[in-house]
Amino acid sequence: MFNKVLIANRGEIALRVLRACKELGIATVAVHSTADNAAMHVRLADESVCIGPPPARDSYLNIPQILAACEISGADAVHPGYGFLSENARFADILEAHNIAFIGPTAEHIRVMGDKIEAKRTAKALGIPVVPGSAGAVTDDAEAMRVATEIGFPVLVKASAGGGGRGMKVAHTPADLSLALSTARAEAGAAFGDDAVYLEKYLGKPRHIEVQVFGDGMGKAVHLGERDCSLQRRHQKVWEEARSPALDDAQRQRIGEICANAMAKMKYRGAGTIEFLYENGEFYFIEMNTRLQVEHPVTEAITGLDLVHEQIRVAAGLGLSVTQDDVKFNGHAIECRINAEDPRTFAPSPGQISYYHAPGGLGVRVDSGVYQGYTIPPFYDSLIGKLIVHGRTRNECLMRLRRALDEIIVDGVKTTLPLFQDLVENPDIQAGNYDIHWLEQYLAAAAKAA
Ligand code: MV4
Repeated sequence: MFNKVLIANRGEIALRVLRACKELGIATVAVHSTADNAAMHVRLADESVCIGPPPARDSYLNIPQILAACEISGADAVHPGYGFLSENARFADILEAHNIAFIGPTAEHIRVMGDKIEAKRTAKALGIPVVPGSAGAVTDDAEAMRVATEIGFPVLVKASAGGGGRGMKVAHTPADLSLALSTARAEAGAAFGDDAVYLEKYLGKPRHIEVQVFGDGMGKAVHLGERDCSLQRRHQKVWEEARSPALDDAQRQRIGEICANAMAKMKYRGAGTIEFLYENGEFYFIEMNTRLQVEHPVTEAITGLDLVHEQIRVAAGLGLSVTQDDVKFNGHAIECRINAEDPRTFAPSPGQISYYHAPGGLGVRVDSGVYQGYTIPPFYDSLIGKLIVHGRTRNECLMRLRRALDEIIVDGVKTTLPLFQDLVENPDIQAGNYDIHWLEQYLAAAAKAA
């Protein structure tokens, strides 16, 4: 097992990793920018190292500074959290070259899944159902037209270096295709330095359902069920739940086994998320994330597993603590992402938290790095914390969420809490009746009514 883990992140996820290390008796090193001197992850870590000025590129993304912090502290492993360097294959390579464990997959697997064309090719070869589309990159308009005619319009042009919604263009008719291709290619080239694009059938009203997987890097893998993350705004998830209201046990088991078998076959190591669009009872792979995700606590709630414990175990070569037969799904969980943002305009609202009270009680978890008197800096994402509630049934979970939202107090900054108070009372949400466009449509209607 590792002696000392350096946590190359900040905020709630740095605390989340720190807690797992403490439970495992592993010493912790926090790194931080000068904007985060007073951050909770710095206060709670055994040691801390300042790695640079506020801009992330100079601190949390600064590989030489993080390596120096490893060297100074004698850390034998790095946990990257999510975002920042978590899916940076070069970082994983560099750590390996310095004999420091990267708590995550191999650099090669990060690289494959970071290239969306390569990821799709790999997924398909491993038996995962994919969205109908081009076999690889499309290079000329005539070839694109041939593929589009075969799969049928509307089609979506996606950037291979994109992901998370960046660099996508819809072509509704053959007349739109040429412009969609050239625009997507130009935007991808400018944004990512890679103008490779591919074509997919455009799905109109899917849900976003993702499967949590875990591999031991030695050919064993399990799935931990799915999460429904359809409620998003501008490709930012707002509300995530497990199970998906749209799936039954047989569907869960079928897609879960497909994913676990694929991960076993590729000898995947660590936590991964296989993202699907789900429409008319069919799953269509879109991307794979090779990191721990923000919404992992809903999976923890319904499986009772600690995903960061498992990440650390497999990175240390100890294998998973469970087999597939040990994994049991218990009840329902919902996570609300509480952002320091205006609940109507979503404009960031950094500043000092003048009063803070966390909710508690049965089935309520808050993962947050903030405290009363803490000042949210303007340099990073606006996530203040996550409220995760668990109940035996979805209805119990919703009742508990309503109660927890009533208890929580965050004063001094604007937050998205009022949005969740509205959502929990909404008949569509209560019925689990929503797709990837529901939230944006709801917000547009609410803005009009106001
Ligand atoms: C799609 C799609 C429809 N059809 N692919 C957006 C983010 C990226 N992960 C993939 N995305 C989409 N891919 C096909 N073939 C619609 C989206 C999409 C979306 C997906 C998940 C959650 C929210 C979304 C919002 C808009 C579009």
